[in-house]
Amino acid sequence: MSDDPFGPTILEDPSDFHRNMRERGPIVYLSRYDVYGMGRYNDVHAALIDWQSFESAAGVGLSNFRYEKPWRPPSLLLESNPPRHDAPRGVLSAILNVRALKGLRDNWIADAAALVDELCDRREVDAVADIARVFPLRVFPDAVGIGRTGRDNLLPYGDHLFNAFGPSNELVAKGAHRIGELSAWVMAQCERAALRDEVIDGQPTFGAQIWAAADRGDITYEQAPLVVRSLLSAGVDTTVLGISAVLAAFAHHPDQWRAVRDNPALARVAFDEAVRWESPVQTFFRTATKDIAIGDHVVPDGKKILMFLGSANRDPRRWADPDQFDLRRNPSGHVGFGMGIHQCVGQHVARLEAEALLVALTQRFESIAMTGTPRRHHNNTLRAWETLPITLTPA
Ligand code: QZP
Repeated sequence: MSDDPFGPTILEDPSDFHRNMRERGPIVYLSRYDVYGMGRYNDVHAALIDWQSFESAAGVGLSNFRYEKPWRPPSLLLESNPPRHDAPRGVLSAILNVRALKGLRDNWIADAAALVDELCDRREVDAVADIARVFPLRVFPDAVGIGRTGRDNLLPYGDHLFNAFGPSNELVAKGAHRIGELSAWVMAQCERAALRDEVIDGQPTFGAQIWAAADRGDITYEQAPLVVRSLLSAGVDTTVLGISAVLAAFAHHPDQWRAVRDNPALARVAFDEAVRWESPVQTFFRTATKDIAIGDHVVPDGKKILMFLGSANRDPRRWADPDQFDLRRNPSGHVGFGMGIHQCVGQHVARLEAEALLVALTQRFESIAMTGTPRRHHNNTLRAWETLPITLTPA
């Protein structure tokens, strides 16, 4: 196929392209970038769990670290293979597992209630600017333990990072002039002295816990700042867009809002269904570690394969009525958080943020309705909203 999956037409609405790609077979050749693409659920899933054949250490962007110097020091988690991957991954998964987050829960629920109270006397709001960007930025940087100043650097840093996984098109050019300054700020936040190490919300900050893991010898002192960097890289834009997605989903499906109001226990499934439905992380690459035969193709050793998570999550071979946001469905098994050894280590943090916010919103608003024209924000990796004008009707 000669289509440009990173061009404005497909970024605006990838659904036709995804369908064409799935119908062509388990794998397609994307001639524009000399890479392969996978869009069917079964094949994407199989490739993601086979890290030996589809590696991450050559980078999960278009740039191939076998031949090109990475634009930033590679992530110890994302852009690495076992065995080097495993110690940093073990440290982060212990810090971010469900039980370890228990202490944050009540505080985040109270923070969400406070935010929602501030919305009560303004019926017309932007679900992106007034809710989805506000809540994660209120709770997550505090949980990591970074300082108060410069937090507005986090979203522009993430926007550029996620663009940089794609080709060096206009979206990358647009962010290039600030990236030196933004990267320097992010790396400065990762130093031990920059991170608060007092107990907050019943536990040490994520950042302090990462440095404590270095004290124990679970990771080295050289690794600690890069592990903190992973939190600041992967934990902000993604949760903003996951929350945007679930709010957009409810604004489009009023009956589903009624269902979650009747039963707030559905808030968690609603978030996962929104991650399936929207797939805020649309794509990332793997690299073939040997010649791999798939369908009519042999993917040569060293070639990049683009995993279309958003397409897999709407593959009718796997999902009944895939374009429907439906809380009666079991969305588990979606690949919106990836799959296999690299599956999102922060997914429990994301779910807790979303659940706290949704429960607070269900308690105060009878309906959420789209009242203006929503507008997409284009990014080479992320399916993003620039604005979602909604009307909230108090209960
Ligand atoms: C970004 C890191 C969907 C992924 C590409 C998100 C992501 C995960 C990890 C990192 C960055 O470790 O820097």
